[in-house]
Amino acid sequence: MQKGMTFARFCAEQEALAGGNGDLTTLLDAVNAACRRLSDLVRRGEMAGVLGAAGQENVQGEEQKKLDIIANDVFIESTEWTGQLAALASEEMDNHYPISGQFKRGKFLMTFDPLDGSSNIDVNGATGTIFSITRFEGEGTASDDDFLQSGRQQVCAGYCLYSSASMMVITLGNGVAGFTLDNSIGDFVLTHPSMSVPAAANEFAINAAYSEHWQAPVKQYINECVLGSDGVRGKAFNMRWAGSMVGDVHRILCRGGVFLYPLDERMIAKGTAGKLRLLYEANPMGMLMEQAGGLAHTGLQNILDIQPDGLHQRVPVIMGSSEEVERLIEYHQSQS
Ligand code: AHM
Ligand code: MG
Repeated sequence: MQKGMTFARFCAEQEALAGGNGDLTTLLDAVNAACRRLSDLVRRGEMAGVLGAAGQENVQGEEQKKLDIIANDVFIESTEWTGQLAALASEEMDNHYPISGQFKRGKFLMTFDPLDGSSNIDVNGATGTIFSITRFEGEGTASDDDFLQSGRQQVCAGYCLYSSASMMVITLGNGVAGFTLDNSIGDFVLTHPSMSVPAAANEFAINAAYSEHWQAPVKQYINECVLGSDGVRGKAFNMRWAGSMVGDVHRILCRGGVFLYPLDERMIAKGTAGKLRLLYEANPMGMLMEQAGGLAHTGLQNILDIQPDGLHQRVPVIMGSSEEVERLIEYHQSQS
């Protein structure tokens, strides 16, 4: 694959290889437009008047930022007219968003997190948009239940990272490619043709402020990492936490490592199964990880094998370099 190729050409070629008819490329072109608009809004920040709280909560009881809501609207407006979607669902909407009668309905469903890591917006930290595309196999109008497909059924997954550069990273089931937004031409161009996660790593990402709540397998793993070269791992580890899953996953796709947002005792007491959501965070990032040679797991189950039971279902997330994830699986299995 030729560096410098546009995102549109890459999608067209990948879709053709998979026997597609161009419909997915049409949809991804609209996703590209949405992400370019969002990149511009995030970059202009306070100058565009988009920072700060919206003064309301989403269905999950989380405070929404102005930009969470704007990003949700931009993503819908940019994609609903394409004729390729049956419905959309996102972190910021209680139920799915059906394509109105004004537009032609299509055969894809898309879930998305419009602005992941939105607590980073006001401090100019990394944020991103995550998306996952599956097929709508039903007839007539789509329902929430049509979205309850396992991660293995995704035909495409990706994210756009808004950071020092904006980057689109995508898989159509044939490896992972990264594109950088070239502001001089206003388009994403191929800069990272084949992203792969090294099997071994010495970098972990977890919010260590919650360590008192961690379960034994995670405590054991992190304790062993911080013992450094004199400890059982025999090597020194580094820690990074972007506060944005997109930022952390991107770093791991570039240089390896492991990302954890595990189930902890506090969540168990509250009756929740994790923090991150399966359909628009864990599944798309899980598909990217596997396509790049890494693994995505809960500790007890491969994320992509989970049969979802709710649009906003939460799951524990452990993903990244295969040797580190395998070690964590071993600790979970031996202690469950
Ligand atoms: P969000 O989608 O509401 O932004 O929440 C998801 C984010 C992830 O990007 C990040 O890894 C995590 O939540 C940060 O959580 P915490 O603030 O508990 O460290
Ligand atoms: Mg998120």
